[in-house]
Amino acid sequence: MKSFKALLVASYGRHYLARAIEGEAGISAQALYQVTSRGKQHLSAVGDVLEVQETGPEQAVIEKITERKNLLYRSDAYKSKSIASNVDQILIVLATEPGFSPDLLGRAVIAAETAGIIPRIILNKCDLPNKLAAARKMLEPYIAMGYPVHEMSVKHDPASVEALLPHVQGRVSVLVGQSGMGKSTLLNFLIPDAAAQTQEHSKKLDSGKHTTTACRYYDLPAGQQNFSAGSSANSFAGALIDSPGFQEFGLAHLSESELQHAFIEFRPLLGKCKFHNCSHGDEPGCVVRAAVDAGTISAQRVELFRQLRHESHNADTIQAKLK
Ligand SMILES: Nc1nc2c(ncn2[C@@H]2O[C@H](COP(=O)(O)OP(=O)(O)OP(=O)(O)O)[C@@H](O)[C@H]2O)c(=O)[nH]1
Ligand SMILES: [Mg+2]
Ligand SMILES: [Zn+2]
Repeated sequence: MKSFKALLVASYGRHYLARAIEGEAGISAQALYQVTSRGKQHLSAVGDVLEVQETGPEQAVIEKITERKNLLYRSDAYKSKSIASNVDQILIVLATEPGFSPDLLGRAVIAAETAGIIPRIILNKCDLPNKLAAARKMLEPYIAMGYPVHEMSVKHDPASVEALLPHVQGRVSVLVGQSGMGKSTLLNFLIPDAAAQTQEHSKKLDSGKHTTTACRYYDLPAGQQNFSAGSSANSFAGALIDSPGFQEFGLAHLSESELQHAFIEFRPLLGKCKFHNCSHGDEPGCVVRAAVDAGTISAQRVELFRQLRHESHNADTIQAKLK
């Protein structure tokens, strides 16, 4: 039986599709395989480079997940859900309407920071003027912290989307966001043959019905690169991973210390509160609260920190009871 490397390109719950990576053991490059894991757990994520063994026509079993650069996932006290791995950046897609949740935005940014991935915020549907001012107001703290924010209208202002091109070319980006923000619309704009790529995946998996829960990897079209900076004609064009919209973004797996470091505006103040495990609540001598009073740190971000800290402690308690 042939062993080879393959890139996990679609994950529909427990069903995975992987694409053979060129030049491995006489396997035709780009061939799509349905892959399964041996164990019950399905811990693979789209973007994983797998070592697989062929088990039949277009079928293979996962032998190993090669070491990941990073893994983006969400979790509560009981379970975790992979979103994507080996990504260069997270595109957090928000819209003016329906209004987005600042809590989910905050969580996505923290997830990115703890995974060591660049977050890039996209405010879509800027053609709808009614809620634009309110949306911009919610983004102010993020702009102040230096996070990149791109205002656009994927549907009505192509030039606004083209400004994003230099940031997606040559990179693997994952699209995250609530339902209805325009992730798929953006994907289809950037990758004109995305529908065809989806169809090919669905055909191989014979499971169009799983589409709403799917994370999928799409290749950006070749030939859009800017060849000035020494890039060669066969350089990697980049890819986008589309994920289903979600309402919750649990980060119960993060430790207190990971949380402290993930809030980038807290970093200069780390270790300066009176208590080393300060919750930045009512404790005396809290420099983070002092910064809120001085207007240099947003109160909303401190609230998010406290909420995430609480969820992480709860998860630890539940896990300890389960043991
Ligand atoms: N007015 C306006 N509508 C848009 C724009 N971009 C997307 N939409 C609309 O917003 C709706 C939702 O877009 P989708 O791309 O399906 O959203 P999604 O984020 O992929 O949603 P899920 O797949 O459910 O997570 C669609 O009806 C789009 O036509 C925009 O720039 N302006
Ligand atoms: Mg979508
Ligand atoms: Zn404090």
